[in-house]
Amino acid sequence: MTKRAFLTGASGQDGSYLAEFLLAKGYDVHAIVRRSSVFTSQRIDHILNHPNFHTYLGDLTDSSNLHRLLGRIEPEEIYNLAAQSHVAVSFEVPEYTAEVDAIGCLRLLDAIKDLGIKPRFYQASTSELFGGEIGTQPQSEQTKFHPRSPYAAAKLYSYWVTTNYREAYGLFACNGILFNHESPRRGETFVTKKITKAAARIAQGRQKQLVLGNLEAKRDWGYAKDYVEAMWLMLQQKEPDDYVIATGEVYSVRDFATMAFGVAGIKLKWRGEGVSEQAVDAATGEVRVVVDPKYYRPSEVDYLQGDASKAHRILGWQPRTSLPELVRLMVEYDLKHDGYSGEHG
Ligand code: NDP
Ligand code: GDR
Repeated sequence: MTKRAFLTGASGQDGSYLAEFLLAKGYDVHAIVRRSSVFTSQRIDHILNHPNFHTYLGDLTDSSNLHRLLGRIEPEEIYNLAAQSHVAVSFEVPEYTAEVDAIGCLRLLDAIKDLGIKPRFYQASTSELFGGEIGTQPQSEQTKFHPRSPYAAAKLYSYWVTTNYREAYGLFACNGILFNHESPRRGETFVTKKITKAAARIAQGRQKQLVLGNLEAKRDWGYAKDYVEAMWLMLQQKEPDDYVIATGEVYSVRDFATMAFGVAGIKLKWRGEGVSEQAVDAATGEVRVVVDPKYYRPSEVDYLQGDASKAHRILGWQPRTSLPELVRLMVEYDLKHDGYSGEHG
């Protein structure tokens, strides 16, 4: 029988790849999308007419809407990917971030309990839970949490409430603790996409400079398409559990920028330090990257490196895309397209 999956966040980076993945596996995919004054469906436009893809207006802040949809659809699997997902933004809108990222998850779990349905539940947890203090890496399922933003604190609540509904009510609920993952479909205000888009535009003479914040931050960046498979695998196991998903490889924001500009044909030479640090085009001497402290965060996550050995062992999951490959994929995409399009990205 056709399995029904319910997705929140389907118009986002991960949701769009997961929807494609599930449709290819023959699922009926039911997804909520938010009302907006402009179209926000670019990443899923190419599947909107798929006979097994169904969208509904919905919002994680609206309990009655979620309750009604879950009661009507009775999905076998639920993937909660919706979130105010920008860490820096969460310092500006902390209360809204908690409303969506923390209480939104509770609303789903409680609707499931109240309706007496028994879906398998995936919660999009995050490496931001760890806080990334130097000395704690590599971070595994055993590493102590230390959230360093309103976003991370909200996600900590949803991590624990997911665990609690598993323990208290026997729900098959899993936390995927995913480290940063990127793609051509990444939102344009996250650092990787901001860099690859700027590198492409600068190489094409359409932009002069790229302005960044903390160049020292180190991240374990993987490819979103590889990571959505891990979400699905978690819900296919005998027992519900929590898993770190990561590559284990670490690069700084500066490394990422050097690689991206390299793919676009610009060799960067770095000079200066701190707020005075700049990167110039080694061939022309033109300044291409500058630092502006307005992009610094009130508290930063310095060093994230995941240990995904549990996922390797139990899920049989492995990342398939190295960072240099991912950077190439993103820059080549941005050299061809200004912005992103679901179908090709
Ligand atoms: P995106 O920001 O690309 O997508 C977020 C999605 O959530 C969008 O579809 C957005 O809708 C939707 N959304 C936001 N607010 C609400 C709301 N109030 N009600 C319903 N939907 C809402 O995020 P990603 O795809 O990158 O990430 C997916 C999830 O995984 C998020 O929960 C994120 O926090 C988490 N995560 C992401 C990681 C990453 O590196 N990408 C790593 C670890 C965790 P709209 O299009 O209308 O804005
Ligand atoms: P992150 O991703 O905060 O790790 O959260 P982001 O790409 O925003 O930042 C990564 C690091 O780069 C530094 N940085 C900048 N960041 C942005 N956005 N813009 C800049 O100009 C800039 N310059 C330097 C940041 O300070 C930071 O250290 C992402 C999101 O997808 C979360 O939802 C998810 O939970 C985590 O990854 C894992």
